[in-house]
Amino acid sequence: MMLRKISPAHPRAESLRVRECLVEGFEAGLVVPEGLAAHGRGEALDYILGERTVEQAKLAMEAAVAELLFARYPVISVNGNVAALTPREVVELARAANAKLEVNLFHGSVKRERAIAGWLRRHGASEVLGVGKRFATKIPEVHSDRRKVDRGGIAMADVVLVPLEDGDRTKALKKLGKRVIAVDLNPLSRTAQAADITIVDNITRALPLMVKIAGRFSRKPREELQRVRESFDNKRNLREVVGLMRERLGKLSGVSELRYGR
Ligand code: PTJ
Repeated sequence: MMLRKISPAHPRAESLRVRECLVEGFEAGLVVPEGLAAHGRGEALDYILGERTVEQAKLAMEAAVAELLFARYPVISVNGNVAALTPREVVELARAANAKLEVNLFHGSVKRERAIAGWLRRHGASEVLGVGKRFATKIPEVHSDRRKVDRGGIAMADVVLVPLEDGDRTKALKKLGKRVIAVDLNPLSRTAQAADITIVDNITRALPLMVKIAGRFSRKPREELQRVRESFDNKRNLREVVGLMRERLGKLSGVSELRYGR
């Protein structure tokens, strides 16, 4: 993929660059059109958040990395958007956390699975699961193409990282006894609410930070990782993020409390 040139002087240069990655990913057959719409929803929420990584997201990232490092068999699920936006970082995180990478698509297609796996290999992945039917099994509780998982991957995992996930799989994975980590700019989504750890941040900011945290945490003793994961409260963290969004909108509107009527 060759990114079209965006002037660094443009006031929205970073946002345009990220969009361009997705458009190029779409043209290269990695991303579905629905992925472009999903990104727009994410952008709107990121705008409200102030396009920054808030403290609550950093705490969630630390808990998530501790969870991955603590896991017996961690797996990172990769869809079209994740492959287009953060291919290098997702490979680096898998390496740092000793996790498997598995392509898992909402809009299933073997052609796209192959394209995404090839793209991840070009970014340094030595093994990518979830391609084709050979090792596939099904999670009957999932009501989309995502029900197809790899026997040596998500099916066996005790911890699964599901960035930019649609709703019902998180619940199904939880029912199967797995710990689920989500990256989702929407703190109200069903995934965000059902996951054990939800990182409310843009994946483009979250993954590079998680790679750094993994480097730091890999030297920590297990008891310390255990303490980090146990001290994290997802419900409280999500409430605080919604509170931050509300506060920011209040400040921007100049109205901190709404009063109806006179
Ligand atoms: O490649 P596929 O077939 O697996 O399809 C991928 C999409 C993203 C189309 C599919 O998973 C989907 O439809 O997802 P949803 O239900 O639209 O949910 C995506 C969630 O990710 C939404 O809550 C968005 O707000 C959020 N989101 C979008 N872009 C970002 C994001 N969160 C973090 N970083 C982003 N860049």
